Amino acid sequence: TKSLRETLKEVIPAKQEQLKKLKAEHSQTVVGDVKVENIIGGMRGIKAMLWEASVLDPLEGIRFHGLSIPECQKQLPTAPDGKEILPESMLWLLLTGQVPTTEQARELSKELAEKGELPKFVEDLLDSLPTTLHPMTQMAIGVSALNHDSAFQANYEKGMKKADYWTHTLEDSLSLVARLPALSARIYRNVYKPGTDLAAVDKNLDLVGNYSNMLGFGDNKDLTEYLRLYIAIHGDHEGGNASAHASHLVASTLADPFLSYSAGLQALAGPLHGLANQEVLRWQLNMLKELDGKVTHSDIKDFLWKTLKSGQVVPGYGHGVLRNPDPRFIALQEFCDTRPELSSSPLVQLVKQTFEVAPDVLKEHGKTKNPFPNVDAASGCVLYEYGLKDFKYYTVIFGVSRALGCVSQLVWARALGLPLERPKSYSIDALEKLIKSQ
Ligand code: FCX
Repeated sequence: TKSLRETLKEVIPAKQEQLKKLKAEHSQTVVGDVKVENIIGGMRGIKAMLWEASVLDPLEGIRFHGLSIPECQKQLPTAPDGKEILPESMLWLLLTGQVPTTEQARELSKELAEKGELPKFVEDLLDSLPTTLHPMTQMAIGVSALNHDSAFQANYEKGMKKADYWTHTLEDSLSLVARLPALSARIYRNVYKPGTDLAAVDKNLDLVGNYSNMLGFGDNKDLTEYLRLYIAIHGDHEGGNASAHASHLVASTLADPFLSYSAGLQALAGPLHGLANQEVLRWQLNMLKELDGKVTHSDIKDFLWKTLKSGQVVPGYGHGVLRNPDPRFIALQEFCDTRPELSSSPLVQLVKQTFEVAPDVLKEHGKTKNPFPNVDAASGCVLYEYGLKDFKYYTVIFGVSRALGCVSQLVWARALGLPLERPKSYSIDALEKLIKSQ
């Protein structure tokens, strides 16, 4: 069976050829217009990036190299003791465009576990941070510091050939993904369980098996399975979302994967993006408390209007691109439906009931282009029910996941020789002048 590196050596030349042909034949083909509303509207709708691993359809949701979430759930290898997608399988798919065999996924798990320990200075750095510093800030600091050992940076300084860029980017990327569980679990331990022991990386466990173990939840097989599913399906959401785009932009300067993904994490830490899952849980718990457990559709409706009238957004609802319920939300809801302890939980039920009411309220409110839930509407309540109640930490788990897509694109960007990003910007005056001159 082929290794990850052998597989990439096979698929990359074909993609390079495909891109060369596209450039030669279609460089001047027009595929869309840019309107003033796009320029002042956060570039929504502009087709402006090349991103290999996934494409988002507004109605259907995400496809990873053409595979929908249910197809990935059927085809991608699971852990030996599990049924959910193994994030290593997803990483393999995102990187190569191919579904790995079980043996290939196991090999990747083994390699990641072998590379999973943190350098001592990063442990000391994390231990020196104030526990009051947001876990996402700590994560971005830790990931940045890992660039101390960047193979890409070291070889760039020595003067490597462009053709070798992707191989060193791949080595850094695997090392980054491998170290995220130890890094993220250490932040959890320092902030929420100070003074307790942190499990060592177990060379026989998969990435999330280790992560769950190091978080102190290794005995909870259901939580470990949930984390595998969560981390696999949050892995990539095409290129324009803020974390992916930030990481891609920074990588386009030939910054190494650690610096690039640290920028992605900074974007993920914003409340309109990854921080929303922390906000959703806070909001749903407030609702549960205020309604005192007796929850009807009409109570939820009143609570939703109260949120909207106070000028806040309904967290977990709306999306920059999607125009239907997020299939990731559906997959997480299905996970809850198969486990009685979850489906009977008042919090999980409340998330479901909110889904029954919120779209109509948001339609009546009339602002959001998408009145349906995104993945963040569902992701936190399961963690909470399984005892991971520290919701300021939830975005860190998203951060462990989003690395899969961001590093895959970094490898592709280097393999395809993508250039420095440098879009044109205008001042209001310059834009007015441009409009007059049309
Ligand atoms: N509740 C209330 N109002 C909302 C809303 C919501 N959930 N979603 C959008 N709106 C409002 C916007 O604030 C905007 O109002 P404005 O015209 O006064 O500025 C208007 O509707 C149009 O926004 P729209 O084009 O539909 O949405 P955007 O692409 O601008 O923003 C996000 C998309 C996701 C940022 C937006 O829907 C939102 O704030 N949702 C709540 C936070 C959230 O769940 N974020 C997570 C998103 C995602 F899954 C992720 O990246 O992790």
